[in-house]
Amino acid sequence: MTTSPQPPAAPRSGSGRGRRGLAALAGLLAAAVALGVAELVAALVGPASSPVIAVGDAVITLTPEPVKAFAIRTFGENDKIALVVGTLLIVALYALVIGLTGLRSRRLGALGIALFGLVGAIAAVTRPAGGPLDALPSLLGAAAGVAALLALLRPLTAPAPGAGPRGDAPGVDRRRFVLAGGAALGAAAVAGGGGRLLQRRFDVSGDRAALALPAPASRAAALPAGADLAAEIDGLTPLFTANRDFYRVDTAISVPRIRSADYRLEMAGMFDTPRRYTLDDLLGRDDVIERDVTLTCVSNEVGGRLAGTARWLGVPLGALLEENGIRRRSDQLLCRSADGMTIGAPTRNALETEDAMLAFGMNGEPLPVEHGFPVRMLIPGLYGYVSACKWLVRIEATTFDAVDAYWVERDWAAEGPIKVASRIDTPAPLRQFPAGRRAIAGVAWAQTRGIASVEVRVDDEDWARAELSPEVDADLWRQWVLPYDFAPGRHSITVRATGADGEVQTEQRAAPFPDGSSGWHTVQVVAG
Ligand SMILES: Nc1nc2c(c(=O)[nH]1)N[C@H]1C(S)=C(S)[C@@H](COP(=O)(O)O)O[C@H]1N2
Ligand SMILES: [Mo]
Repeated sequence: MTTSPQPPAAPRSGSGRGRRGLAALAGLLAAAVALGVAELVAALVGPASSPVIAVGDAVITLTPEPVKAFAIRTFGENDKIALVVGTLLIVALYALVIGLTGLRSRRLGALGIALFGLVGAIAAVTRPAGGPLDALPSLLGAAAGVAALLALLRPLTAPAPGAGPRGDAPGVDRRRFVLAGGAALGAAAVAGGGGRLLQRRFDVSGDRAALALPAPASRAAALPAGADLAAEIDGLTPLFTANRDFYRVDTAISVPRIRSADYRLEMAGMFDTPRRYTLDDLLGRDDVIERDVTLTCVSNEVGGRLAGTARWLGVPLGALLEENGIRRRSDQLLCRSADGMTIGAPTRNALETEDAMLAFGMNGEPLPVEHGFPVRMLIPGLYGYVSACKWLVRIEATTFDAVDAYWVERDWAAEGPIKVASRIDTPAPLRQFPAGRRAIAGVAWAQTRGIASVEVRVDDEDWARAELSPEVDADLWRQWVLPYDFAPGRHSITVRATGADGEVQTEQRAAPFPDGSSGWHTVQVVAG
C-alpha cells in the first residue's frame, strides 16, 4: 500500500476561509429551504404545525415562570414576535454550524438537519391539540433541507482543477455554488411565501365579518351623563377600551382559527345532562345579556396596562351550567381552548357571579380573533387566567383536587380574585411640565365590589380625595381626577383606592406571581 500525503494546511484552490464562509452560507440556505418547505406543508396540515410556531409554542410551555414574566415585562405585547425572532436567530446560528460541519462530513451535516426536523416534529405533535400529521411539515422540511445542503456542498468539495485523483484539497466551483445557491434561495422563497399565502385559507375574518350578533334580552346599564372623564382630561384612560387597543395575553403564537359552522361547545364531566352547543344555539338563545366589564390580567404590575374595559355580549354562564345539570360537588370548571390550553375557573364564581357569561360580542362586534373568536368565558372579579378562556370549546365540570389547569401546573394560585388596584395615568412618570395647576388622573378597579373612593398623596402632604367618574357598575373600573397646584420642583405622587366593601388597597408590595401584584402606584414628576 502506498500512503498518500496529507493535504497541505492551506490549500491553494479556494479553500480556507472563503470555503468555510460558503459552507456556512450553504447551511443557512438549507435551513431556509427546510423552513420554506415546512411552511408549504403546514398550509395543508394547519398553521400551528409549522416548526417555528410549534417550537415557539414548546418554548412557551417549557419556559420557567420568572423568565416568562421577564419576557412579558420586557417585550409586552410583542413577546410573541420576540420569541419568533429569537427562534429564527437560534435556527440561523445552528444552520451556520451545520454548514461548516457538512464541509467535513456530509453525513454529520445531514444528520444535523434531520435532528432539527425531529425537534420540530416532536414539538408539533406534543402540543396539547397536536396529532401525528403535525409532524409532516418538520419532517418533509428537513428532508428538503438535507437535499439542499448536499447539493450546495458538492460545488465546495469538487476536485481542485488540475489536482491529482486523491489526496489534494478539494476546490470550490463557485459558478456551480452560485447556481445551486440561487436555486435554493428561490425554492425557499417560493415554498415559504406560497405556504404563508396558502395558510390564509385558515383565516376566519370572513366568518367573523359575516356573524350577525343578536340583540340582547337584557341591555347593559345606561351610562349616566359625563360618564367618561377622559373627554376632558388629556392622557386619562378612556372608560371603554377600543378592541384594537385592548391588551392581549395568551400562550398562542398562532391564534386558533375556528369556523363559525364548525364551532361546538361541549359540556363534560360532573353534569347530569351534558349537552353540546353550536354557535347558532348560543346566538339564538332568548337570554342574551350585554354587560360592561373590566378584565384584568394577573401579570399586571403595579401601574401596569394589562387591564381593559369592554361592552360584552353573551349568554349567562350560570343558566347554561344549570340547564346541563351541574353537580354541586364540582368546584372547578376546566375550560379548554381550541389550542388545548386549559383554564380552571371556580364553579362557585361561575354560578354565583352576576354577569358571568360566555361572550361572543365585544364592543358591538363579534369577538376579535385574538380575543377568542367565536366564544370566550368571562367571570367578573377574577383575573383572566382563571376566568376568561378564549376560543372556548369545552367545559368540564370537575374538582381542583382532580386536575390542575395550565397556570396552576406552573404554580400560579388556583383561585384568582382581582385585588383592589389604582393607577396614575397622568402626569406620566418622569414627566416635566410647567409649575401650576394640572390634573392628576387615572383609573381604579375592584370588580364585583366597586370602588368607593380614591385618594392621592403628593410628597408628604395629607391624602386628598379625588373626584370619581359616575358609578356605572361594580364590574367596571372608575376614573378619578384631582386638580393640583404644582409648586416648582420634583414631586412624588401616590394613589390608593378603597373598595365599596371598605377594603383599602394595601401598600404591601407584591409581584404578580403567584396571585396578582399589590402595592401603591407612585410616579415621580418635575414641575417648573
Ligand atoms: N385560550 C386561552 N385563553 C386565555 C389565555 C390563554 O393563554 N389561552 N390567557 C388568559 C389570560 S392570562 C388573560 S389575562 C385573558 C386575556 O384576555 P385578552 O387577551 O382578550 O385581553 O385571557 C385568558 N384566556
Ligand atoms: Mo392574565
